[in-house]
Amino acid sequence: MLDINGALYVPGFLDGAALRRLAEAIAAILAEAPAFTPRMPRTGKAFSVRMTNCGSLGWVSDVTGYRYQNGHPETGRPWPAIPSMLLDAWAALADWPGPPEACLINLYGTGARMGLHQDRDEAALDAPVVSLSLGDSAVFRVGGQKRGDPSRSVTLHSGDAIVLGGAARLAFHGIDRVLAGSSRLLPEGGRINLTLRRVTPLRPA
Ligand code: MD3
Ligand code: FE
Repeated sequence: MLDINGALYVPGFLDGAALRRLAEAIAAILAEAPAFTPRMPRTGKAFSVRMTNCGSLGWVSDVTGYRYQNGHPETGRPWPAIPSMLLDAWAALADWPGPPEACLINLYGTGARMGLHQDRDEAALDAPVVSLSLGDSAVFRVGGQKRGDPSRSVTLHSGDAIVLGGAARLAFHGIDRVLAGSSRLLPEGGRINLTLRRVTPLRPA
């Protein structure tokens, strides 16, 4: 375990057998809730990362804005349930009194990246975000609570977990690049990042 700008980094949290089970569970989710291309609010510019979700809520972005919603933006169907092994990972890592409601699944192909941003669409900002990485390694950048604050880079590998709680919860962060061909876990290559999130407070105010 390592503290990077207040984020707890747990290299090798998932072993090879767990990663293979998780990759199968994600394939089943994708069959039910196909990857979609999110778009930037206002401009409608496509993200290079494709996405889907599982859980009672899923994060989506389109020309009208970012939000959590109950169903898939293209099929209209409810999101698949969060697999039990992910609920177990949250229980082991999150140190928070309730279950996650959303698991955003980011799919990175060759050349995909994610610009520096904050995650603040969740009302429950006291809950951490738990991230799990699968497949190709990627250069992750995490800074401070202001866009211009100094940042650090860390290469996230398949099986690594990172827990963003406390001061790190509102840190700017992004993915600078994916190291193509660095893992053989995913038959089609690329990288998958899962983020488990609590969206609504445990006890509504
Ligand atoms: C730091 N995903 O989905 S995961 C995202 O690898 C996102 O796909 C990246 O940023 C990815 O929003 C990074 C690590 C992560 C996730 C959430 C955070 C870092 C975070 C929330 C607050 C601070
Ligand atoms: Fe993020």
